[in-house]
Amino acid sequence: MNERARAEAVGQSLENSAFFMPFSANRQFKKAPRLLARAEGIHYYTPEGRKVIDGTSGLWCVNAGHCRKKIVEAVQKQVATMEFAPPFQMGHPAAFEFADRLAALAPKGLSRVFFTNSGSESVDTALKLALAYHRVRGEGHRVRLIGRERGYHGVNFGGTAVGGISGNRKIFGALVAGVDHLRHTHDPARNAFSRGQPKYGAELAEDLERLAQLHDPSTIAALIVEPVACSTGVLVPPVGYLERLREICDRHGILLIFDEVITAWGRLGKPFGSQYFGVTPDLITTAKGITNATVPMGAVFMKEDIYRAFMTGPEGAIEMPHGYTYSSHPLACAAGLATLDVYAEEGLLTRVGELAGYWEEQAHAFMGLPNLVDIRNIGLIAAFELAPRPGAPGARGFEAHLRAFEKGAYVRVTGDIVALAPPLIIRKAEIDELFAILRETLESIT
Ligand code: PXG
Ligand code: PLP
Repeated sequence: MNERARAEAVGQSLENSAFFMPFSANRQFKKAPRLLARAEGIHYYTPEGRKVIDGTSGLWCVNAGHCRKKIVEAVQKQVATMEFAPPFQMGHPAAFEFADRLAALAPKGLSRVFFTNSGSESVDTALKLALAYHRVRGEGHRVRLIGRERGYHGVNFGGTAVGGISGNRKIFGALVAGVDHLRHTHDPARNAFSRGQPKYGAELAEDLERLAQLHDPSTIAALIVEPVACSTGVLVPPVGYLERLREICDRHGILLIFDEVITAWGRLGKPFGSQYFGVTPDLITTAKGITNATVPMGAVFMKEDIYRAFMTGPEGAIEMPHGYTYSSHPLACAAGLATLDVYAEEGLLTRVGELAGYWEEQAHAFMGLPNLVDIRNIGLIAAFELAPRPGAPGARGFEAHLRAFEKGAYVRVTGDIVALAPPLIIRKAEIDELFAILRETLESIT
């Protein structure tokens, strides 16, 4: 069966498919599917063979571009050599090598790595590490976790609880006890059309001081925030804001967790967003680009003294009763090691430094398009916010997603916000191409 025939066969039967699609409008999709069949470099190809530029790196994860030969071959070799090794009380060499190579890239001091299989698992792992760290040090009274409105920290219970996107929380019961949220930093009245970090809003960090006083600082274990809140539609931190959060955490013995599932692996022009902003958290959660999304994997980075706090008690005892069957999976480690090679050989973890200025110029050239109420950008990320159609929030955004796809670009949409974050290998001419498709798309939406 050729690709087209297969697509048609699949297309006909999708309406009754058993697949309950994640974060998708199932019924709408199954009526008019948008299928991808193949990928290479910065492009996807549909089953009919149509070429589509990947404007959001899959889901912000294919940082080195698709189907990179070196990574594919490393996984192929590993799967034929040892497809699985138990990670509890056993090990395989690549896991140790990968952890050491990752730690060498991390902000100074974040020298230890715990492996997971996704961003959601990284978040729940980091929250558990924070609670347990205080407890093993005799500060078991620190039981509260603070997140932020509009934050996205994955979909497991801990991450849903500290997350701040109300639509992702409201149907899931009481979630986790002892969680509170800072105000978000979005302030279009003062900051619309900011280039890079917005000028106003550092004082919003004082909301942490307010919550600390409300609950008593000694009850708070950790604060988790995304350095740039991406899923909610790209909220860039105001100048000075992250620094203030760090100061308040230090003042009160609160651990600061940066959720860098998207901002790590070169998206801002440094290996980690923390390095870009010059603010060092106590723990960092990552996933996605850690293996170029070739095999699912996540990792939590922690400061040396957090690791050391656990390394007490009898030597034969298990220090941390936590881990996943697939922690440090051999295929993920193989993919990850090859990914780091590609990142290093092509300078991808710093390449955005050269591209970001051009990216920003081209993004802000959209100013004045109909219904466009904000443009936000940082690193190789840009968001275009459309005014909601009266009575139909999200309609313009969804239309933009559909039309862009018809015109040859895959772009991610949250509500009425179009978010772009292409693979870091993109060239200037290809940025032009992507933006040309988006411009045509936005101009066509009434
Ligand atoms: N934290 C952050 C900051 C994320 O961006 C997760 C945790 C969860 O990772 P996993 O691997 O469990 O999905 C994420 C994931 C979007 C979009 O279009 C963003 C994510 C996932 C899917 C879609 O904005 N971010
Ligand atoms: N549920 C059951 C019944 C299990 O046996 C296991 C793992 O052994 C899990 C859940 C957790 O699975 P994972 O380690 O893949 O997260």
